[in-house]
Amino acid sequence: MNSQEIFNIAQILDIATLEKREIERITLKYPQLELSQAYAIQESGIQLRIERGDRPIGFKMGLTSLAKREQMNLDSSIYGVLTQKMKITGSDFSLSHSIHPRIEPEIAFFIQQDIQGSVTPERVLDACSGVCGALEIIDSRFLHFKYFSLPDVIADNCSSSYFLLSKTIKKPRDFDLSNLEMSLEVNGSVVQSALSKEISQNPVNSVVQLCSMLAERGAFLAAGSIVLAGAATQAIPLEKGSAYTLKVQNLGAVSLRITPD
Ligand code: OOG
Ligand code: MG
Repeated sequence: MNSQEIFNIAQILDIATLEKREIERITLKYPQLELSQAYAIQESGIQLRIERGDRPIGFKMGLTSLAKREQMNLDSSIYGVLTQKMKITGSDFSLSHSIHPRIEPEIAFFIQQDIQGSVTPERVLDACSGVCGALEIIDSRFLHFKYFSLPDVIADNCSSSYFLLSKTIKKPRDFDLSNLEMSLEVNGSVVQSALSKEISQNPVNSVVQLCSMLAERGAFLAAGSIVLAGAATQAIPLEKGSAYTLKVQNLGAVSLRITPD
C-alpha cells in the first residue's frame, strides 16, 4: 500500500466522520491491510484534523478489558489519538455529530514528563501528576458498529469520538489504582459495574503498554498528554434525553446529559 492509498483511506474515514455516514470496513477492499498500515492511516486522519485547526492532546488505549474484547470480538490492545475537539467541556451533549454512539467507563491519566519505550508502572506513576474518572463516547464509522477487524478499527482511530473528564483529580499513589469500584448509571440506575483491575489488571499497565506501542512507531508519550486507559466494562448505546453518570471509588462522579433534540 503506497502513501497515496493511505491518504485516500484516511480521507474516506474523515469524510464519513464529518458527514455522519457509515461506510464499509476497509478490509473488505484491502484484506491484507497490516496493523502498521492501519496506524499510518490513523496518523494521516489526525493530520486532516490538524489542518482543520484541531490539536492532539493525548491517547486512548482500547480493548484493554475482557469485557470490551468480548463485546467487539477482538483480542488485542490498540491505541488512538485524542484531540482537543474531542474533549467535552460542559455537561450537556447533543448527538447531532454522532452516528451510533456508545458510552463507556474509563480512568484517565495526566502525564507530566515525557516517557518513552519500555517503562515500568512505577516510572509511569512518577511521570503522572493525576488520575480521574472519564466517560468516553465511542462512535464507529463502520456499518452497524460491527464486524470490523483490528486494522479497520485502528485506521478509524479506534472509534474515538468524544470524552469527558471528571473534575476530581487525585494523585495516582493516593490509593490502590487496581481496586477501584466503577459504576455506570443511566438515569440513576446502575447498568454496568466493574473493578478497575478489569483494565489491564491495573489501568497503569495500559499506559505502560501504550509507551511500548508508541515506541514501535518511533513515537513517545509527551509531557502534557492525557491518556484514557480503556473501558472497564462493555460500552452501552447513548439515547437522546438520558443522563449518564460514572462513579469511581475515591475519584467522585462525572455526568453527561444527552439533549433531547
Ligand atoms: C474500539 C475502541 C475500544 C476501549 O476503551 O476499549 C475502546 C471499539 O470498541 O470500537 O475505546
Ligand atoms: Mg474507550
